Amino acid sequence: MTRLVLGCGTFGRRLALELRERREPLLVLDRDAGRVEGLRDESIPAQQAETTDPGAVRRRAADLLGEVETVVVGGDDPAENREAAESAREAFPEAFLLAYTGSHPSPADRTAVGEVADEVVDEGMATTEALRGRIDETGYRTRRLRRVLRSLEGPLAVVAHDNPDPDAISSAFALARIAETAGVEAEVCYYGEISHQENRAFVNLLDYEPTELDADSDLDRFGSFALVDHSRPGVNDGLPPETEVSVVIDHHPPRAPVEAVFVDLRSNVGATSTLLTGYLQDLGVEPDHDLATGLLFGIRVDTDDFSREVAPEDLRAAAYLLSFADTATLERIESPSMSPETMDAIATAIDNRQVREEVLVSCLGEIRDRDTLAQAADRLLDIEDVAVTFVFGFTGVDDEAVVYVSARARGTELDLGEALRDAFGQVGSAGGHADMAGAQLPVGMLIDEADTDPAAALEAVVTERFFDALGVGPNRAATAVYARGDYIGITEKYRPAGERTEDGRGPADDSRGPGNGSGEGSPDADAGAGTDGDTDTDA
Ligand SMILES: [Mn+2]
Repeated sequence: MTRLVLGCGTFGRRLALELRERREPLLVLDRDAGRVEGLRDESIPAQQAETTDPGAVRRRAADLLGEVETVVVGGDDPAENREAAESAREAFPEAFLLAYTGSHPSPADRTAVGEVADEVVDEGMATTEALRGRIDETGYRTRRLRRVLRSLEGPLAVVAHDNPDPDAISSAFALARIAETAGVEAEVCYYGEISHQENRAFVNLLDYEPTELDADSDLDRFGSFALVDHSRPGVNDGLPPETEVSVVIDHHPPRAPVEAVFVDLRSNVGATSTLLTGYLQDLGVEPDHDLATGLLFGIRVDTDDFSREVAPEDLRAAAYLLSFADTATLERIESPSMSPETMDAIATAIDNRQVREEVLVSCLGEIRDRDTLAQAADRLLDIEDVAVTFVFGFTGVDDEAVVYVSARARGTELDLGEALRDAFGQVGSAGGHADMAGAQLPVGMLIDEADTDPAAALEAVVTERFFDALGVGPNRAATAVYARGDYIGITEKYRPAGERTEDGRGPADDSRGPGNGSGEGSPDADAGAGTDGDTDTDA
């Protein structure tokens, strides 16, 4: 981050001293030779220059600093600061410009500064404490986002990940809103479906109308593309992988290089909604009721009500959103009514359950709505003495058909994502968190054509494979690992790394390193309302 300070009064000097400590490229220009001398005595790189002359400022900066990313106008005299701000804007149209009004500015000076600066600092706010964050990455990043958005050809498709969750949907609407303030028409899009009832309640109550895309959709009508809550076209969305993407904003660590004009990947926050809330705040775009409520809900779901992977930024964003959000709507989203189909599915899951020790497996047979699996897996965890649920169903028994699995664990040290990867990773995609995981398996890999009752064969093979993986199969005595004293029946090797004990380790081929426990940031593995830990098939 290169910073140029124009004019160095009380405020500018204090700021320059602060910046000096950061040891990042810094240049101070001031028209007063005495002041420049004083600054140099304090080891601040200062030069004498006419700060109100754009040409002179640009030349000096090019020689001594290179590309200028942030400009701070920091003199004491309001009229001079106004001129310096105007010349800075002219000299560096792309830089983030923070301008101090000076002491006792006239309303005209104040307005003029406001017209050219990205952020105006008034006398009362001019403490370095208040400014610390603003001259940082944040201001620069926000300015770049707006600049990139302004340069885009519309309409902009803001694409959420497949089967979007509240975080993805709200983030998409927030970015669309920001794009519109930058003069670009934007449309929120997604592939897959919004099927979990909580997610449906979410879009209905908040009056969101995202556009559903499928393989046949005409993408040529869009001028540009943005991705939120995931980072690569064609991976967890239905876009062609070669799609040129302009903007990516996501909180999942990427698994491969991300290409876009503007990329904001910050995996140290709990939700993409947190990042978008930051942009709204920085840009002074006030969210309406629905947007604020949605973003707040997105943060709550992704952080499991501020308990999982939550960062101070998430809490700050939530605090900001609360003043605009509609808490009554939030309550209605959180306790949606259950559809008869879901009730039926849960009833079937209870009927068909097989329980061995504390592990429950249930097959729903042929299913239409895969989200019912997740809800059944959740509900069945309430059964007494059950610590692990594994519910599955299939879309058919032909070669094209798929088996969907939803699994949950509670009160065990089992790493469910790891267990599923082990049991089914070779057959299809599997994985997720320690307590919430999922899998998608091609039916063709599990049964052969000779089976007279393919549905029954499918049920048997998936059921046994999971029981086996957890060491509670009928042939468990023959497996290398079995219950350890205080632990009921579940293979020790799936305890999260670090909690595993030497003698409880799995067979010799268990070569996994630590850290493959929960999440790993695959968008789908977000424990969002209704999404399982189905892995990113690209993994
Ligand atoms: Mn998310």
